[in-house]
Amino acid sequence: MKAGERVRLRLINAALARIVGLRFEGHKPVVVAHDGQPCDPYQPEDGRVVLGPAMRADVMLDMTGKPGQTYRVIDDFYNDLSYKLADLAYDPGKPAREPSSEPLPKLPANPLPEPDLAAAERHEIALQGGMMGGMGMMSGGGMMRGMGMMGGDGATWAMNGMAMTGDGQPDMPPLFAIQRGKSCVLAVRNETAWWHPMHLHGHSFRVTSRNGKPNPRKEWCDTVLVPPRESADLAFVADHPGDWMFHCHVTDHQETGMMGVIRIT
Ligand SMILES: [Cu+2]
Repeated sequence: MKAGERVRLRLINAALARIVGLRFEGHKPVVVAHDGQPCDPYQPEDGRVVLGPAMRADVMLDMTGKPGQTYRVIDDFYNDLSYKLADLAYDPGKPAREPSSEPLPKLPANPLPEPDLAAAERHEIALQGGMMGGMGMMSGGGMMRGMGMMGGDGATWAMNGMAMTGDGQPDMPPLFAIQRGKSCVLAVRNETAWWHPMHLHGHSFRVTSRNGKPNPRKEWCDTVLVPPRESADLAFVADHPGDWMFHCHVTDHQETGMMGVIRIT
């Protein structure tokens, strides 16, 4: 890095299971996009950029450090397990320029259809399973038994009592079907004791609320991190026909049941 520069980083969490919470010592990261979709630039809460597996963020950094100095990038998402992920190393030479006082430019939005929340179909999706994860509430449930839940296929997670496992099961019924062009709200409720980065194929969605409260940022993304026992509403226009996966991007959770299909007809 050179002092005075303004740098854009595209961060990708490519881990199988690890969530990261990145701190940039001595610097103030500004998030300008999630999952390739521009947002209103903002400084994340606590100065920490949190990304679950599969999540991406574009971050702008003003290089306000001193020439020749090194600053750590720390991942401290998990209590007592913080470690240094990388160093920001400054060139010892002259600053490239005075630090910019210009406000960050807002990136132009991608052309996505705006969901009509008043007319949207609302579909509840309960995330279930794991230790203390609400699977007990469904013992004897028909669909779950039909899908071999708790049987010999290694399913330990589920959505709405259904567990698609392994590389997917094309003969399994979809979580729901919706007509092409309709607005859709996925009301995701995490009944488990774990974090789940939930990823939808084929569409980006707005996170319109969390835990029943409107989300003022309403960011577009294709993966949303849902903390234990929390909920999130995801709104989008179902404008691409076909069967689309909706699944947790922690690979172990996905392969053992937290995977399903949304059918757009
Ligand atoms: Cu998960």
